[in-house]
Amino acid sequence: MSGPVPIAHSLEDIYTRDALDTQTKRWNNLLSKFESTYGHQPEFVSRSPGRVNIIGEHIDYSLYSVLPMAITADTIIAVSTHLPAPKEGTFRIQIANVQDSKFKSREFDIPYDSVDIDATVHEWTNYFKSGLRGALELLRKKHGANFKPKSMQIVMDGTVPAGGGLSSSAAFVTASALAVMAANGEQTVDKKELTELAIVSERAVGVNSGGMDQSASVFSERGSALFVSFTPTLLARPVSFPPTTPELTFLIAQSFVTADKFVTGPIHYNLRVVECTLAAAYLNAVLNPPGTLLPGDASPLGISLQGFHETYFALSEHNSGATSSKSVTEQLEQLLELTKQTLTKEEGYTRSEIAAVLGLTSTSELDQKFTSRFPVRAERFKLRQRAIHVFSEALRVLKLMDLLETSSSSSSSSSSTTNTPEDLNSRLGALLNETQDSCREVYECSCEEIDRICAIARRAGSYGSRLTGAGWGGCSVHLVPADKVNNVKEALERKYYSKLKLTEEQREGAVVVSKPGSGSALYLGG
Ligand code: NG1
Ligand code: MG
Repeated sequence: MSGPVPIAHSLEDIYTRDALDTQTKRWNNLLSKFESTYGHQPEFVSRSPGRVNIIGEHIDYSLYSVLPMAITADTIIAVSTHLPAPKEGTFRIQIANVQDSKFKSREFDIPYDSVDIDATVHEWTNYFKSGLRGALELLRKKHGANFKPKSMQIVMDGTVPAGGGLSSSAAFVTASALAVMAANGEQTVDKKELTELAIVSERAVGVNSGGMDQSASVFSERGSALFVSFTPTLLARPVSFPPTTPELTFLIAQSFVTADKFVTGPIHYNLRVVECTLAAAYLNAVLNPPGTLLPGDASPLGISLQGFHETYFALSEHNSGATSSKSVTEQLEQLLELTKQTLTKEEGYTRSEIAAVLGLTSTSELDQKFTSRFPVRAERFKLRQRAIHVFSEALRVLKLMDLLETSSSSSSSSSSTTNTPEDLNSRLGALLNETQDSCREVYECSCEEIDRICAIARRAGSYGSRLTGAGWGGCSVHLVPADKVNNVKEALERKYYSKLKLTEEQREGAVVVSKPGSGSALYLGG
């Protein structure tokens, strides 16, 4: 399902019917804002959605497969290139936001060959610039080092709530990169190229992120979730949930606890990335033959638990001379046991303990290798818990895929099946609940509010409830049969939202039923 980003000629190509009215108003508003800001119409609009993750939490940066889906909320960017270049060797970006009281308009003159991003300040246009930087690198690869980027006038509108776990950042970065490609004459933009450049670019804004969000934002297809795998190369394919009566829905509930990775990275997100990387290096040092180097890969710090996994089984096969008949599931189960035996310290490992095992001469060498790009604040690194979460979560993704695949093959064949839809839904839900337990107890990325929301939703009829996205606040996702949606909504309203001071708008957007939406598109008009 690779190929070019689709070109849309009407909003019906992009949104589901129930969203059309609202979206038409919003797009018209974007166009009139563009006209009033720059005095003419835009040439095109690029669009990329947010996503909700169904299962596979905090394992993308360890390069294990995940199962997200795109949502309706998105970033749309209207663009014109009718702007003269400023002085020789530079191009100009004028950028405005529909919400201009919150996000101030900016103008930048940028040298052809370097986009400067100051990741130490929290500035909304950094996300645009990171997409710009990535796209220009790709354009330079295609057209040579003397490539002259076009100046651009831009108005953007984003409906993915920031810090809400629905990946507003990936929506903005991928839509920006797509806009820059199109502005520079590339209307055929390869989905995989766009995703890969957005993954790398987003790391320029201060977070060591994995690749799930950008993949979901670019590749998703309306009506389907998306199975994304990262090794040996990025692959994404649509996955359907079984049609059941009553229909299964995904309910997204906000906690209104804002988790800002930019602020809390050193103790939350970026720290987890470092812990997983260190766990991979530690397991490699102890379990693989002395001197084994993990292969460099596409994870944020270049080596990953998945890389260790591959290496470990490849070497044990090599040493025993036999080809292992173990399935990936069995391998992951074995890795869980090995982790429990090898990483015994519940309280975590100090820098000097880890440095000694890795054969590094000092803790500053350790810091240099693993924490210099994004700083982390921790005395001890909980390698045991993080590796256990990652291997067990990777297993849950496979189990969920297996349930979906067996259910679709048994419903299409005439063979009788012992699984009722109710059984299947409960089993799917149970996996989501196990993910939440692991996030709360083992990975420590939940928070009290999300735990409460999940408990309320389950009691009101959700099969499975869990945090979605990075956690520590943000959003939760719930697998709910259509006939229980109102029940769950009411329960959340009564027991959670009524206790917060929310604006009318927040209250309305607190819980939404989200249908799997489509991915990135370029809108060129009718
Ligand atoms: P959010 O917080 O929703 O943007 C983050 C990462 C993902 C993934 C999830 C946890 C970024 C851009 N995204 O998602 O890659 O690691 O957390 O599963 O940092
Ligand atoms: Mg994000």
